[in-house]
Amino acid sequence: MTDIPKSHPRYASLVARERVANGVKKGFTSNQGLIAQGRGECFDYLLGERTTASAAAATQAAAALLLMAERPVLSVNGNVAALVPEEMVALAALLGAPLEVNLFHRSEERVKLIARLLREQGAEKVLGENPDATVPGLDHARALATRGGIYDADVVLIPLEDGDRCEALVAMGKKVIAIDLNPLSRTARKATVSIVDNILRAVPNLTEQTRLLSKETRADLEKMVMEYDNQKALAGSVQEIWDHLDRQFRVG
Ligand code: PTJ
Repeated sequence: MTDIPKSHPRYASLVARERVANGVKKGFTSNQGLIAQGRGECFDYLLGERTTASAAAATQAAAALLLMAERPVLSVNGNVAALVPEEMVALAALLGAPLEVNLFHRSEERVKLIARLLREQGAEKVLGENPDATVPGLDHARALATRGGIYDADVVLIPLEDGDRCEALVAMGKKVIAIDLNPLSRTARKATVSIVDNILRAVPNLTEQTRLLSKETRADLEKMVMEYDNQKALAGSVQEIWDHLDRQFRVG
């Protein structure tokens, strides 16, 4: 990997690029993953590369949903594996939830590499190598699912995802949590809770919130979810982009 000095003004962004590029080199991230990262970077730049108030509200609602879930599952693709493998394993351990490898540009080789990477990071239960079910309404590899995993889950976390699986999972009656820097994406609009934040910040924040809220009563968790409005949060994210740009132009 390129040696990037911590003093570089774009350090965090450059490290993230390196991680995705390294994932491609090692064969577990798709080439298309580089393009997805570029799109994410652009929205992160517009948002001011920070966790906004709407993202924090969404993170709290997501943590409440995960804590109330009976069968939560965390989905992992090639970009997630490149950027936050350790952090996803920590969240799964806290929830006692399985991780399931689910790929759009699926190859058995990539599924195996990602599953191995997660196990090396200490994951207890990794699914996705032997899918035995399909999510109805999808004509591509993302439809593949595992019984006892995503197929039977009541709450699914889908970071950096395509809109149609999000919609199909919601149609199955599941609560879906998305992590997506694009507040205009179909994924963000169709999910139950959309965290519009960089996955590098979102997953550690989600783990911290889950830990904090684990002492709350079920009634309080239910209230947090009830009071959360995803469309309002997405409108808030768009407004936060405007506000950030407005501040930038004023400063000049
Ligand atoms: O590993 P695979 O084969 O499953 O493929 C994974 C990718 C990400 C390539 C695939 O799911 C894909 O093509 O996704 P899209 O349609 O490009 O959507 C990815 C979404 O994630 C976009 O809306 C991006 O803005 C967003 N995104 C990209 N990087 C980040 C991000 N959101 C949060 N944090 C990021 N670092």
